[in-house]
This record gives sequence, C-alpha cells and structure tokens, in this order.
Amino acid sequence: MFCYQCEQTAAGKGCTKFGVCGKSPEVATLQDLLIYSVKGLSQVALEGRKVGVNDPEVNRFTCKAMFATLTNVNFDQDRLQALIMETMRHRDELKKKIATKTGGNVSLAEGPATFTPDQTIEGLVKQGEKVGILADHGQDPDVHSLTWTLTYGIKGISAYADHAAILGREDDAIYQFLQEGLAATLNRGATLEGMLGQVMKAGQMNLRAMELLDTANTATYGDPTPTQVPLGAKQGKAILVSGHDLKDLELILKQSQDKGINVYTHGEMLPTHAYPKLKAYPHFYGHYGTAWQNQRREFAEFPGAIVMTTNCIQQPQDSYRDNIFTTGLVGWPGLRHIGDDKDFTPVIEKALELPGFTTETDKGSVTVGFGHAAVMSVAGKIVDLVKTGKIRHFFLVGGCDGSKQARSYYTEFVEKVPKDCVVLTLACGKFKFFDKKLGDIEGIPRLLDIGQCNDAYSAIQIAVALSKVFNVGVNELPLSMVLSWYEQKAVSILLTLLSLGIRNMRLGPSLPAFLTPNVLDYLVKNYNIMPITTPDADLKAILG
Ligand code: SF4
Ligand code: SF3
Repeated sequence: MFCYQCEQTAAGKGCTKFGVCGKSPEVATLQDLLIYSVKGLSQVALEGRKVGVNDPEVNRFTCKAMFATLTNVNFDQDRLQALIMETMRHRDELKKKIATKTGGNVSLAEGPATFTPDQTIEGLVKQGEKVGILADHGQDPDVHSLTWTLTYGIKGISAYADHAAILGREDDAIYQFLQEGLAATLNRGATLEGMLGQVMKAGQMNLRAMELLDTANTATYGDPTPTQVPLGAKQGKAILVSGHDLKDLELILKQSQDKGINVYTHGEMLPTHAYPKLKAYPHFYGHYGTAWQNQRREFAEFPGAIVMTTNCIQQPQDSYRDNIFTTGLVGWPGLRHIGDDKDFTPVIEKALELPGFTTETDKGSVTVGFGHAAVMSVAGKIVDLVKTGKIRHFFLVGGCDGSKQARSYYTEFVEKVPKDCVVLTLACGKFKFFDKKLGDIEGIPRLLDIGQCNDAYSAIQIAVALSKVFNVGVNELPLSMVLSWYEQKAVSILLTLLSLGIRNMRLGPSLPAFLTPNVLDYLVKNYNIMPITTPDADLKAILG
C-alpha cells in the first residue's frame, strides 16, 4: 500500500505498511482500485454526455464512491468490494445506453473504462496494487503531485455534493466537473499548466458545491441562530450522534422522540444545535466530548448508543463495539450498519437497553450558530467597532483537529490573540479552544463558531460581505486565516480559497506530503501560503 492523502501520514511521507488511521493494506488497495474504477466510469460518463446520455444515478454514485475513500470513512473491505462491483455495473449499463443511442460502441479501448474486476477480494487487491499512487511511473513528479491534489480535491467536492444531494440539491455542472477531473487524472500527457488549471477549477467547483450545501442546510433547517449548548448531561437514556450529516440527525431525532431518550452531539455535529428546525426537538439536549481523535476514550465512557454518520471513525474499542452503529458511507468491519432505509430502531433499542446518564452533570455551555446570516445581521455594528478601533483584527482559526501534539499551537494561538481581536472558527479544529471564555467586544462575542467544515461557505460569505462593506478586497481586510488540515474536505476548501485568490494563509500542523517542493514553491510565490511557526511569532508577523 501507499497512501499520503492525509495530514497524519506516516513520517510525513506516506503510509506503506498500515495506515496511521487504521487502514489495512487490503483496504487501502481496494480504495485505490475503487478510485481507478470510478475514473473509468467517469470516462464513459463523459462519452455519454457527448451524445446526450447523462445518468443521474451514475452522477450520484460517483460522489458516494469517492466520499467512501475519504480518510476515516470506510474501513470495510466487503463494502469496498461491493462499491467496485457497483461501479462496474454502472459503467457497463452506461456503455449499453450509449450504444443504443448511437448504434455503435464506446471507443475507449483500454484502462479503467474496460478493465474486468476479479471476483475475489484477494484478486481485487492484486489488481489494486497495480493502479495506486506509485503506479504512475514515468510522470513528471510535479504533474503527478497535482494529479493527486486534484483527486483529493475531488474527494472533498464529492463529499459536499453528496451532503447537498441528500437534502435534494444538485447541480449537474458539479457532476460534469467531477467526471472531467477524474478523467483528466488519467491523461499521461498532462502538462503542469493543464493540471494546475484543473486543480483551480476544482477549487471553483467546490465553492459551488459548498454553496449548494449551504442552501440545502438553511432551506431545510432554517438559518442557524446563536444558541447555547450545554456540555453536561441530563439524567436519562442517551444517543450520541457524530459525523456531519444533518438529515441522519433529523431522522434520529424524529424516530427517538417521546421515548425518554436525550440526543447528544459529538464532534462536528455540535453546530447543528443552532438550526431552528433541529433544536425544536425537546429531547435534542446537548454536546458530549470533543473532536474525532478523542472518540476511543469518549465513546467508551458514553452510557448510550452511538451513531457515526460520516467521517471520522476510528477503530472501536471492544468496550463500546456493541453500542456503536454506522450509517451512510461509513463502514467498519463487524459494526452494525443502518442501511438506506434509515430505520434507526436498533439504535433506539440499544439506547433503551443501556443505562444512560444516571445523574445530571453541569459542565457549562458553549454558544454556536454564527453562520453568515447571524454575523451579517450585526454587520453594521461590526463595521462601527472596526472603524472606531475597538476591533483591531479578525482571525479565522479553523479546520480539522487531529492527534498530533503540534496542534496545541491552535489552542495557544487563540489564547494569545489580543483582547481587541475576534476569532472566527469552524470545523472540528475548534475543539482545541471551543470552550474558552473569550468574552465580547461591546456585545460581539470574541469567539464566533461559524459551524462545521461543511459550513466553510459561510466563512467565505462573511469575508466577501465584509470586503464589500469596507470596500476593499478580501486580502486587504483586517482578517488572517490560520488553518489546520487533516483530510480531503480540507484540501478542497484550501483549493477554493486559492481559486478565490486568497493570499497569506497559514497552514499546519504540517504541509501536505503530496505536494512536491516545486508545487509548494508555486503556492508560496503566488499565494504567499506559509506554514505555521509559533503562536507568538505568527501573531507578531500578522499584527506587527
Ligand atoms: Fe495514512 Fe492518512 Fe492514508 Fe490513513 S488516510 S493510510 S493515515 S495517509
Ligand atoms: Fe474534522 Fe474528521 Fe476535518 Fe469536518 S471530523 S473537519 S477531520
């Protein structure tokens, strides 16, 4: 196996024996083969588009298959095998439709558009070994680096497009780009300029996917409003919901109401407490725990049923193996999976069987719900505070969390931000400081939680709106981005920010292993992207 798609990759170079995330060589290689298969499906889909054959099922499936290979989503080799076979079924049916329409066969003679998968997992693994990252021998290393940057960006876009589609919002332009981008990664004659163009286009298409998701979320559940969320527990039976999927959370709330169960959020689900239509459920109580990398300890102590709706799952401990369920694209071998019928009865039964919280605990609260609508409703006040010098600077400190010690940078950074500055945050990186009491500046909280990583569109909207109010470009705003990354949704967000021309971003805790020195150099020269150093040095460099 060879995988270098995430921030925790072994020795900062690549996982070769076993994933630091827990991915076995078999699973890693099956994911490689799945990606290869989807690239072939994309080639055929593009041929179909040329003759007016465009299958909505294929488009949706493309997103799901790519999302399944995102870090910490699916570790189940049987499910990955099934996804490979489903890719083949879609590919071959699409070929038939094209043939019927044109009276001729699809002209793709070799590669993933024609390969025949083995029927056994062992055989598939052997096939996967030939098509992974290191199989691209002979390619210019910088083009190779951008090819995989594009593939990872596409995984992120696929995740956002899938979330939006679950809530009924789709845009065929996104699907077409996913197929074009995936097919482009197979082009052995690709040039550096051509690949850079594709990578930037991925950033733009991700903006569209995030916009679609923002509309889907707010149209379905209302605009988030500032909401206090208890961090303690209420006496009673309990369900814990983790991941990012709002629809799953809604269904769990709906199916568990009036059963004496309280529903808690974990990790990236925290901001969902701010959606009017979700918080209307009286048993949607509070938030439990912190970010994904602490789940093995936190889940072991949770006295109820647990549901993982999306990333990031880790190998479950035996102590809670029977209490945890997966749904959607999440998979871990041996865990009970709630299928597409979304009948959460087994989760509810498990919650009723387990003791739940036997006493009430008060651990204070945090406030969430500062999406673009909430922040822009006080834009006038923010502008006055900036103009009168009461707010000196904004910091967007956000992105993924993770287990590396170096991530304590973000805690220290936020602690050291001067009192006349405001911190905007989003995604699970916030758990490094989410419960700090930073106070407010004349009623404007100094710590504003914009939402999940899925809400990065909201942060961009806030920046764009402020730049309009101040009549300057986003790069000229008193705003600095101090970002942390881990998985491929973060990669796609980063590409979006670059495609918008955002400069001077600080990125940590380490830079992507899949970027070659030349590609990094290009990013530094054109966007002044820089690695984080120390909180003191970075604050000094930003504020002077
Ligand atoms: Fe390694 Fe990350 Fe790939 Fe897992 S996802 S195998 S940790 S690089
Ligand atoms: Fe986190 Fe996995 Fe990226 Fe949604 S939950 S931000 S890492």
